[in-house]
Amino acid sequence: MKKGFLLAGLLTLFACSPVFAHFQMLYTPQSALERGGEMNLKLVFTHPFDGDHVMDMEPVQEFYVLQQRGDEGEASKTDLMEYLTEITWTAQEDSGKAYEANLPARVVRSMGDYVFVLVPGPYYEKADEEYIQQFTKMIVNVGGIPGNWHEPVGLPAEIVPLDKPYANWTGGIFRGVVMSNGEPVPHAELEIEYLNHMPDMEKNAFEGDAKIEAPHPAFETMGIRANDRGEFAIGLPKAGWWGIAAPDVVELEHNGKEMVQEAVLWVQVTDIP
Ligand SMILES: [Cu+2]
Repeated sequence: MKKGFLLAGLLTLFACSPVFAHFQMLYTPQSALERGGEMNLKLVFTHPFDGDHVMDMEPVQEFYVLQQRGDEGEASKTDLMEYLTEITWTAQEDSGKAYEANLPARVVRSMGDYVFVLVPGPYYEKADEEYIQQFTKMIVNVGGIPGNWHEPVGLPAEIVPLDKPYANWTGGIFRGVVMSNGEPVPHAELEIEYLNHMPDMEKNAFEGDAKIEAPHPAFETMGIRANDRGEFAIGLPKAGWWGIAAPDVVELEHNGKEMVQEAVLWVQVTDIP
């Protein structure tokens, strides 16, 4: 009897309950930089609101940055795969395989926008018997001169910002468009989570204290729908990082199982001083 309880407890601990949304994190502490230089990014597949569980990432398929200053010409693409190393990331209840990128100063050097794009290997979610692949974007600016922050990359699943993702005041709104290969996805479903545990860049772990308490599970992963042009707007009630995910944008087959391709965009919110 006791053993049965223990086993059931362990199963709930490690299974990914459908209540929790999976979010591919692509994290750096500050997205609005005064000047370029070395950068450290953490790539973690987790539940950002709860910070409880880390899903083991599969090897990264693509990781690159598209940089542009101003509106003229094409963004320049820099492959970043060579800067990735495997790490173990620790959450409240377990730890798992993740990656970090240590970028030398020459990558993020000149002024303008840097659109970081991560294509992780498909992750097999046992609970749903399907693969998940989240195309993830995080946008950094150097020196305040804008560039390609609003340009679609053309990914199978993508959230394209209509507001600069690195310049948002607390209390403002953020708008975007859900796209698939550069075309809007009408009535797309969206999930939003607050990064509720500060990432500790030295320890590769989430800090224990949650910044906010949810009064109900619906506030942990908030759900909204895009309009008939794939556009959405969300409020930004608290400083920090907000993850916006568009689940199930593309459904296809992988290794004889269903695979969903999803989009994630990270938005940083700053208090008015
Ligand atoms: Cu999960």
